[in-house]
Amino acid sequence: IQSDFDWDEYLRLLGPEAGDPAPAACFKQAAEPPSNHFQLGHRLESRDPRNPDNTCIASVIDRLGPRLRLRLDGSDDRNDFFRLVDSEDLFPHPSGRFIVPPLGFAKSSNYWPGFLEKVKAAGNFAPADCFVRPPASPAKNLFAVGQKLEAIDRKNPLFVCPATVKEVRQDRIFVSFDGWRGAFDYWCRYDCRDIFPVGWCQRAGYPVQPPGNRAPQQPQPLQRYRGKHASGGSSPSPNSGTFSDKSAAASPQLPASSAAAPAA
Ligand code: MLY
Repeated sequence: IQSDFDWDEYLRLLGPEAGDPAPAACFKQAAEPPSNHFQLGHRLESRDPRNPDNTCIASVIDRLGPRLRLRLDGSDDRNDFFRLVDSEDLFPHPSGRFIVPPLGFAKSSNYWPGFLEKVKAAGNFAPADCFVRPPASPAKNLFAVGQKLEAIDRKNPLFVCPATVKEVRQDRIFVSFDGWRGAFDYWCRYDCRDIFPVGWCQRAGYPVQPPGNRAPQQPQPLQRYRGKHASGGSSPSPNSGTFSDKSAAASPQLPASSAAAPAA
Protein backbone atom coordinates (compact mmCIF):
# COMPACT_ATOMS: atom_id res chain seq x y z
CA ILE A 1 0.00 0.00 0.00
CA GLN A 2 1.19 3.48 -0.84
CA SER A 3 2.28 6.04 1.69
CA ASP A 4 3.32 9.16 -0.18
CA PHE A 5 0.15 11.18 0.34
CA ASP A 6 0.72 14.66 1.76
CA TRP A 7 -2.31 16.43 3.26
CA ASP A 8 -0.63 19.85 3.45
CA GLU A 9 0.20 19.84 -0.21
CA TYR A 10 -3.20 18.43 -1.16
CA LEU A 11 -5.11 21.06 0.83
CA ARG A 12 -2.91 23.79 -0.59
CA LEU A 13 -3.65 22.62 -4.12
CA LEU A 14 -7.39 22.40 -3.44
CA GLY A 15 -7.24 26.03 -2.41
CA PRO A 16 -9.51 28.11 -0.20
CA GLU A 17 -12.76 26.72 -1.64
CA ALA A 18 -11.99 23.31 -0.10
CA GLY A 19 -13.40 22.70 3.37
CA ASP A 20 -11.28 22.80 6.52
CA PRO A 21 -10.25 19.59 8.26
CA ALA A 22 -12.96 18.46 10.70
CA PRO A 23 -11.71 19.30 14.24
CA ALA A 24 -10.49 16.38 16.37
CA ALA A 25 -13.40 16.94 18.77
CA CYS A 26 -15.76 15.60 16.07
CA PHE A 27 -14.26 12.11 16.21
CA LYS A 28 -14.33 9.16 18.55
CA GLN A 29 -10.56 8.68 18.28
CA ALA A 30 -7.75 9.00 20.78
CA ALA A 31 -6.07 12.42 20.91
CA GLU A 32 -2.77 10.60 20.39
CA PRO A 33 -2.94 7.41 18.34
CA PRO A 34 -2.48 4.43 20.69
CA SER A 35 0.60 2.23 20.39
CA ASN A 36 0.20 -1.31 19.23
CA HIS A 37 1.67 -3.95 21.55
CA PHE A 38 -0.07 -6.93 19.96
CA GLN A 39 2.10 -9.49 18.23
CA LEU A 40 1.38 -11.66 15.22
CA GLY A 41 -0.35 -14.84 16.34
CA HIS A 42 -1.68 -13.36 19.59
CA ARG A 43 -5.15 -14.62 20.46
CA LEU A 44 -7.92 -12.55 22.00
CA GLU A 45 -11.68 -12.43 22.36
CA SER A 46 -13.60 -10.46 19.75
CA ARG A 47 -17.16 -9.76 18.82
CA ASP A 48 -18.05 -11.61 15.64
CA PRO A 49 -18.33 -8.70 13.14
CA ARG A 50 -21.12 -10.50 11.34
CA ASN A 51 -22.96 -11.26 14.56
CA PRO A 52 -21.85 -8.64 17.11
CA ASP A 53 -23.77 -10.08 20.07
CA ASN A 54 -21.50 -13.13 19.87
CA THR A 55 -18.01 -13.37 21.29
CA CYS A 56 -15.44 -15.56 19.54
CA ILE A 57 -11.71 -16.26 19.73
CA ALA A 58 -9.68 -14.36 17.14
CA SER A 59 -6.03 -14.37 16.10
CA VAL A 60 -3.87 -11.43 15.09
CA ILE A 61 -3.00 -12.10 11.44
CA ASP A 62 -1.31 -8.78 10.79
CA ARG A 63 -0.71 -5.40 12.36
CA LEU A 64 0.05 -1.95 11.02
CA GLY A 65 0.09 1.22 13.10
CA PRO A 66 -2.75 0.94 15.63
CA ARG A 67 -4.76 -1.43 13.40
CA LEU A 68 -4.99 -5.21 13.69
CA ARG A 69 -6.03 -7.63 11.00
CA LEU A 70 -7.98 -10.38 12.76
CA ARG A 71 -9.30 -13.79 11.84
CA LEU A 72 -11.84 -15.66 13.94
CA ASP A 73 -10.53 -19.09 14.94
CA GLY A 74 -12.62 -21.66 13.08
CA SER A 75 -13.39 -19.22 10.27
CA ASP A 76 -11.45 -18.81 7.03
CA ASP A 77 -9.33 -16.07 5.51
CA ARG A 78 -12.24 -14.60 3.54
CA ASN A 79 -13.75 -13.04 6.64
CA ASP A 80 -10.72 -11.23 8.02
CA PHE A 81 -11.51 -7.89 9.58
CA PHE A 82 -9.66 -4.89 10.99
CA ARG A 83 -9.89 -3.31 14.43
CA LEU A 84 -8.03 -0.57 16.28
CA VAL A 85 -6.15 -1.64 19.41
CA ASP A 86 -8.59 0.56 21.39
CA SER A 87 -11.67 -1.05 19.81
CA GLU A 88 -14.70 -1.72 22.00
CA ASP A 89 -15.04 -5.06 20.20
CA LEU A 90 -11.89 -6.69 21.62
CA PHE A 91 -11.34 -8.25 25.04
CA PRO A 92 -8.50 -10.04 26.79
CA HIS A 93 -9.05 -13.73 27.47
CA PRO A 94 -10.62 -14.85 29.72
CA SER A 95 -13.19 -12.06 29.80
CA GLY A 96 -15.94 -14.16 31.32
CA ARG A 97 -17.88 -13.93 28.09
CA PHE A 98 -19.42 -17.07 26.66
CA ILE A 99 -17.37 -18.12 23.63
CA VAL A 100 -19.29 -19.36 20.61
CA PRO A 101 -18.26 -20.60 17.15
CA PRO A 102 -17.93 -17.87 14.52
CA LEU A 103 -20.70 -17.46 11.99
CA GLY A 104 -19.77 -19.90 9.24
CA PHE A 105 -17.74 -22.20 11.54
CA ALA A 106 -15.90 -24.35 9.05
CA LYS A 107 -16.90 -27.73 10.53
CA SER A 108 -20.00 -29.35 11.96
CA SER A 109 -20.98 -27.91 15.34
CA ASN A 110 -20.20 -31.31 16.89
CA TYR A 111 -16.56 -30.39 16.51
CA TRP A 112 -16.87 -27.07 18.31
CA PRO A 113 -16.22 -28.11 21.95
CA GLY A 114 -13.11 -30.03 20.94
CA PHE A 115 -11.97 -27.24 18.64
CA LEU A 116 -12.34 -24.65 21.40
CA GLU A 117 -10.40 -26.85 23.85
CA LYS A 118 -7.55 -27.14 21.35
CA VAL A 119 -7.48 -23.40 20.70
CA LYS A 120 -7.43 -22.66 24.43
CA ALA A 121 -4.68 -25.22 25.00
CA ALA A 122 -2.61 -23.64 22.21
CA GLY A 123 -3.01 -20.37 24.12
CA ASN A 124 -0.77 -17.41 23.20
CA PHE A 125 -3.44 -15.01 24.43
CA ALA A 126 -2.47 -11.34 24.26
CA PRO A 127 -1.71 -9.88 27.71
CA ALA A 128 -4.34 -7.52 29.06
CA ASP A 129 -2.07 -4.48 28.75
CA CYS A 130 -2.17 -4.75 24.95
CA PHE A 131 -5.81 -3.67 25.07
CA VAL A 132 -6.28 0.08 25.10
CA ARG A 133 -9.39 1.63 26.64
CA PRO A 134 -11.70 2.97 23.91
CA PRO A 135 -11.66 6.77 23.55
CA ALA A 136 -14.51 8.94 24.79
CA SER A 137 -17.22 9.68 22.28
CA PRO A 138 -18.21 13.24 21.37
CA ALA A 139 -21.55 14.03 23.04
CA LYS A 140 -23.17 14.78 19.71
CA ASN A 141 -22.61 15.06 15.99
CA LEU A 142 -20.27 18.05 15.51
CA PHE A 143 -19.46 17.51 11.84
CA ALA A 144 -20.25 20.11 9.18
CA VAL A 145 -20.70 19.69 5.46
CA GLY A 146 -17.50 20.23 3.47
CA GLN A 147 -15.07 19.21 6.20
CA LYS A 148 -12.13 16.99 5.31
CA LEU A 149 -11.30 13.75 7.10
CA GLU A 150 -9.57 10.40 6.67
CA ALA A 151 -11.81 7.39 6.20
CA ILE A 152 -11.48 3.66 5.78
CA ASP A 153 -12.58 2.39 2.39
CA ARG A 154 -15.07 -0.25 3.52
CA LYS A 155 -14.83 -2.15 0.26
CA ASN A 156 -11.04 -2.27 0.59
CA PRO A 157 -10.56 -1.95 4.34
CA LEU A 158 -6.77 -1.89 4.12
CA PHE A 159 -7.03 1.62 2.67
CA VAL A 160 -7.44 4.88 4.55
CA CYS A 161 -8.22 7.71 2.15
CA PRO A 162 -8.84 11.46 2.05
CA ALA A 163 -12.57 12.16 2.17
CA THR A 164 -15.13 14.93 2.59
CA VAL A 165 -18.32 15.21 4.67
CA LYS A 166 -20.99 15.57 1.99
CA GLU A 167 -24.10 15.53 4.21
CA VAL A 168 -24.96 15.63 7.90
CA ARG A 169 -28.24 14.18 9.16
CA GLN A 170 -28.98 13.65 12.86
CA ASP A 171 -26.35 11.22 14.17
CA ARG A 172 -24.97 10.36 10.74
CA ILE A 173 -22.60 11.80 8.19
CA PHE A 174 -22.15 10.94 4.53
CA VAL A 175 -18.48 10.23 3.84
CA SER A 176 -17.42 10.87 0.25
CA PHE A 177 -14.03 9.69 -1.01
CA ASP A 178 -12.09 12.38 -2.85
CA GLY A 179 -11.59 11.54 -6.48
CA TRP A 180 -13.72 8.37 -6.64
CA ARG A 181 -17.06 9.70 -7.92
CA GLY A 182 -19.14 8.21 -5.16
CA ALA A 183 -18.35 4.55 -5.73
CA PHE A 184 -17.00 4.03 -2.20
CA ASP A 185 -19.08 6.58 -0.27
CA TYR A 186 -21.11 5.60 2.79
CA TRP A 187 -23.22 6.88 5.67
CA CYS A 188 -21.88 6.29 9.15
CA ARG A 189 -22.50 7.50 12.69
CA TYR A 190 -20.40 10.47 13.86
CA ASP A 191 -18.79 8.19 16.49
CA CYS A 192 -17.84 5.51 13.97
CA ARG A 193 -14.31 4.14 14.41
CA ASP A 194 -13.60 4.13 10.66
CA ILE A 195 -13.09 7.89 10.37
CA PHE A 196 -10.14 9.97 11.60
CA PRO A 197 -9.03 13.59 11.80
CA VAL A 198 -6.74 14.80 9.01
CA GLY A 199 -3.18 13.76 9.88
CA TRP A 200 -4.20 11.17 12.49
CA CYS A 201 -3.24 8.10 10.50
CA GLN A 202 0.15 9.45 9.53
CA ARG A 203 0.89 10.20 13.19
CA ALA A 204 -0.28 6.65 13.93
CA GLY A 205 2.15 5.19 11.39
CA TYR A 206 -0.65 4.13 9.06
CA PRO A 207 -0.38 5.18 5.39
CA VAL A 208 -3.05 7.33 3.73
CA GLN A 209 -3.76 6.67 0.06
CA PRO A 210 -3.73 9.53 -2.46
CA PRO A 211 -7.15 10.66 -3.75
CA GLY A 212 -8.53 8.97 -6.88
CA ASN A 213 -8.48 10.69 -10.25
CA ARG A 214 -12.20 10.44 -10.98
CA ALA A 215 -13.43 13.59 -9.31
CA PRO A 216 -15.94 15.68 -11.15
CA GLN A 217 -16.33 18.06 -8.19
CA GLN A 218 -12.97 19.82 -8.17
CA PRO A 219 -11.24 18.74 -11.37
CA GLN A 220 -8.60 21.48 -11.57
CA PRO A 221 -6.84 21.11 -8.21
CA LEU A 222 -7.15 17.32 -8.29
CA GLN A 223 -5.54 17.16 -11.70
CA ARG A 224 -2.74 19.34 -10.46
CA TYR A 225 -2.24 17.05 -7.48
CA ARG A 226 -2.34 13.94 -9.66
CA GLY A 227 0.07 15.46 -12.13
CA LYS A 228 2.67 15.69 -9.40
CA HIS A 229 1.99 12.13 -8.17
CA ALA A 230 1.70 10.22 -11.39
CA SER A 231 1.82 6.73 -9.85
CA GLY A 232 -0.90 7.17 -7.27
CA GLY A 233 -4.47 6.28 -6.76
CA SER A 234 -6.07 4.59 -9.72
CA SER A 235 -5.41 0.99 -8.76
CA PRO A 236 -3.51 0.71 -5.52
CA SER A 237 -2.77 -2.93 -4.88
CA PRO A 238 -3.75 -4.08 -1.40
CA ASN A 239 -1.44 -7.05 -1.78
CA SER A 240 1.77 -5.09 -1.89
CA GLY A 241 3.39 -3.39 1.07
CA THR A 242 3.85 -4.15 4.71
CA PHE A 243 0.43 -5.20 5.82
CA SER A 244 -0.29 -8.15 3.58
CA ASP A 245 3.33 -9.23 3.13
CA LYS A 246 3.54 -9.77 6.85
CA SER A 247 0.18 -11.50 6.96
CA ALA A 248 1.33 -14.11 4.48
CA ALA A 249 4.25 -14.88 6.74
CA ALA A 250 2.01 -15.00 9.78
CA SER A 251 -0.32 -17.64 8.41
CA PRO A 252 1.50 -19.97 6.06
CA GLN A 253 -1.38 -22.48 6.21
CA LEU A 254 -3.94 -20.00 4.88
CA PRO A 255 -3.41 -17.62 1.97
CA ALA A 256 -4.11 -14.11 3.24
CA SER A 257 -4.23 -12.52 -0.18
CA SER A 258 -7.92 -12.88 -0.99
CA ALA A 259 -9.27 -11.20 2.12
CA ALA A 260 -8.60 -7.60 1.25
CA ALA A 261 -8.92 -7.93 -2.52
CA PRO A 262 -10.27 -4.73 -4.01
CA ALA A 263 -13.96 -4.68 -4.78
CA ALA A 264 -13.50 -2.47 -7.82
N1 MLY B 1 -10.04 -1.71 -7.73
C1 MLY B 1 -10.37 -0.40 -7.34
C2 MLY B 1 -9.73 0.00 -6.05
C3 MLY B 1 -10.24 1.29 -5.64
C4 MLY B 1 -9.90 1.67 -4.23
C5 MLY B 1 -10.61 2.96 -3.94
N2 MLY B 1 -10.47 3.41 -2.61
C6 MLY B 1 -9.07 3.63 -2.26
C7 MLY B 1 -11.31 4.59 -2.35
C8 MLY B 1 -10.00 0.60 -8.45
O1 MLY B 1 -8.82 0.74 -8.77
O2 MLY B 1 -10.90 1.20 -8.98
